[in-house]
Amino acid sequence: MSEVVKLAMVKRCAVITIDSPPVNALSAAVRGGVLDSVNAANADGTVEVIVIACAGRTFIAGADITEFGKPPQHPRLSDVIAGIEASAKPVIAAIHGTALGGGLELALGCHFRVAVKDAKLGLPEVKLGLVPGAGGTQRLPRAVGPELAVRMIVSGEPIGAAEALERGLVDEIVDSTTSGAVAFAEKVVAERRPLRLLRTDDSKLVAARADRSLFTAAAASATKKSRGLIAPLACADAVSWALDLPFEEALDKERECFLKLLSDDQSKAQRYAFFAEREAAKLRGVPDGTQPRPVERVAIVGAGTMGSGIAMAFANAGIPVTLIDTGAEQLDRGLGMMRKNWDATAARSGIAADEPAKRMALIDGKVGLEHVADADLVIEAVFETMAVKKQVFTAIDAHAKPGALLATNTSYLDINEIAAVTKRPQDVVGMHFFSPANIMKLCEIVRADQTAPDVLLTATTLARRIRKTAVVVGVCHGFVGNRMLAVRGWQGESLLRSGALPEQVDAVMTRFGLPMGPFAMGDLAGLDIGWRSRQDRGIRWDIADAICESGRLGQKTQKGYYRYEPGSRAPLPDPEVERLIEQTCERLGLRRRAIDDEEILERMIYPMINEGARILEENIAARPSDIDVIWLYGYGWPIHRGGPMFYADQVGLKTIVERLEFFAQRLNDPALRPTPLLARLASEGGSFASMNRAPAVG
Ligand code: 3H9
Repeated sequence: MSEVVKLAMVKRCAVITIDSPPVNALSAAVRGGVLDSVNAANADGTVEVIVIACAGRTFIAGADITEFGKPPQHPRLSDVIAGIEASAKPVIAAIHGTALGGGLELALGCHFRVAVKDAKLGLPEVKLGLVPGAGGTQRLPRAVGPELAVRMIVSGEPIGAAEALERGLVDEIVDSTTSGAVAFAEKVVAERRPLRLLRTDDSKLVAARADRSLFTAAAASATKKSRGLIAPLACADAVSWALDLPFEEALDKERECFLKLLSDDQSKAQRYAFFAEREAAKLRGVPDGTQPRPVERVAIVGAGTMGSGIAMAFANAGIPVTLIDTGAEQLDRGLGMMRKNWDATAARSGIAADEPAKRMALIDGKVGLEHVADADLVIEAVFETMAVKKQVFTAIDAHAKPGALLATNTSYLDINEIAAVTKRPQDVVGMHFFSPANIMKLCEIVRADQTAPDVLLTATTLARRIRKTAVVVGVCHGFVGNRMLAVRGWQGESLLRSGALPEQVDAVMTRFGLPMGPFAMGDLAGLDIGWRSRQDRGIRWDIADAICESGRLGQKTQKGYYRYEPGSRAPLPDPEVERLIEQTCERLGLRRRAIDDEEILERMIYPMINEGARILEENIAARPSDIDVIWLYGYGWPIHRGGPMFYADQVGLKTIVERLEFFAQRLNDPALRPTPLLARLASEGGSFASMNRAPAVG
């Protein structure tokens, strides 16, 4: 029929097969091919029934996102679905892999749906800042009821085939999408099953139309965490139209809403983030044909919070771990922490009741570094000082088997120096996890001077296996994320010196979309960590140091930049902090002034962007989008703002350069001067996007 859509006959069943790698997205060619095939099958007198299936790894994964923002091409997806619905012969969607977005919408237009048992079905448009745009918000509630539909559409999370069967989204589980689907099709014909069109079947809406309370509660709970995002609320509204409006009118409103969101900055940022994450997986400097080394067992050295969290991440993915510490007591504490954590997850039904025991069985606690011997990857997660790291790596080098990867979880230190104490620097790499390591998605993979390409590939492949987003970075103090964070930290201190208060800075940053303000975050993490690190490096931040010197170390002492009521984590502004800030400024001879919110935002973010540009100049990050992925997945940067470098382009690099120059002069801080890269891009009218390979999002 076409390059990407084939039509074949199996007895009297027309099988339409979409074959458009990698994920059978609904490009114009696929849409046209499907519509033509359905029409041809209808015109062919020998055809009794039609199956739509996909070749390759998955059913249709949605609209082709790369087409968004470009001039629309016919036929539209909704025309294809209308064509399927108009078919006089039964049309059956045969689903394997994932039926997502427009893919599920197309399946919902079919008269029947069958799926293999490990298939997943969902409408993830919300994750791209969108509502489903081809009838999903109207047909899904008619298939599964409005309560489940609103949960699925607002969260974007798919359901499995078993639940889909139970809830009426699929009609049968089949062994294969070829023979199984054709057998189902023959049954439909033999039994003369009436064609079921979801658009005309309101049976699952009746109860909610009579009493909305369940639906309202489901919608409220689904949208509760949508902090600043517009799409989740729009999704909930769109589902409610299924209850309130005639089908066609609701479809028109859905389409209008989809188009409005498509041109909104939030969706642009979210689509950019989707591609940025995938781009980060493409490694530079790794020759084609390089193979990752096999990793069957991992050893983790250090059973503290970080080591235990990393061990959990591996066990969660079914990978056996040897957890090593220097004494039984430390080990027991780590193992106890893990057990408690998994038990708590099981108690709130996050994992099955027998999972904690299964996962604990994958962890083998041992005392003594000689136990790294049978591991294919050793991850060191011990105390963050160079002397300790060197000592541990010398011992690991003595015991680890040849070819094992030796990784350090250091968050700041020079990995070249650590690698140099081993006889195999080519096997040494950084794997910088973020706390809590079993939850946080980011892993900075640090490439040292001598890290071998296959070691880099193994580390990134493995990170993906344990469901982390890996970004390759180079060696420097703090790598990408913490290096930029340090710049922001200093700006926070500098703003307090100028006249702002912690609560004012935090309010601006949470309004911007961060889950927590930087000062409240400091209190949560403990202020003594940074204080000690500054002392080690001979750096003085007068206000931060004065706060620590007065015994305010954060939540653990119930006082930090805020005060805390016993048993509460809610930060409360404290006049004592204001006094401390004022006294310190007086001592330094600084006159404080009123600072407005705009200045706070600019001073907190533009210097970070400047540091990001410096990181690019030094080749510590390969592309601006890698920096954004790090901030999105490691530091809670709001997804609808794309990341600091994406945000910079949105603000305009010229504006950023002008403001940085202004602040450099006003604050007499040469470090704020725009870097040569930023200055050049701004003067050329360029953008960070031009340095990315990911498709520009229009
Ligand atoms: C939608 O459907 C709107 C409709 O409601 C209305 C329309 C009118 N388009 O993730 P992977 C590429 S919105 C184009 O690494 P995995 C991806 O960039 C859409 N390209 O594989 C990558 O390319 P490359 C709703 C796409 O196995 C390659 O495929 N659907 C699309 O880990 C492999 O991707 C979604 O939001 C696409 N839709 O995961 C689903 N999807 O190799 C988005 C993927 O050059 N997709 N690519 O870097 C996914 O969630 C995952 O890709 C999937 C596979 C689970 C399918």
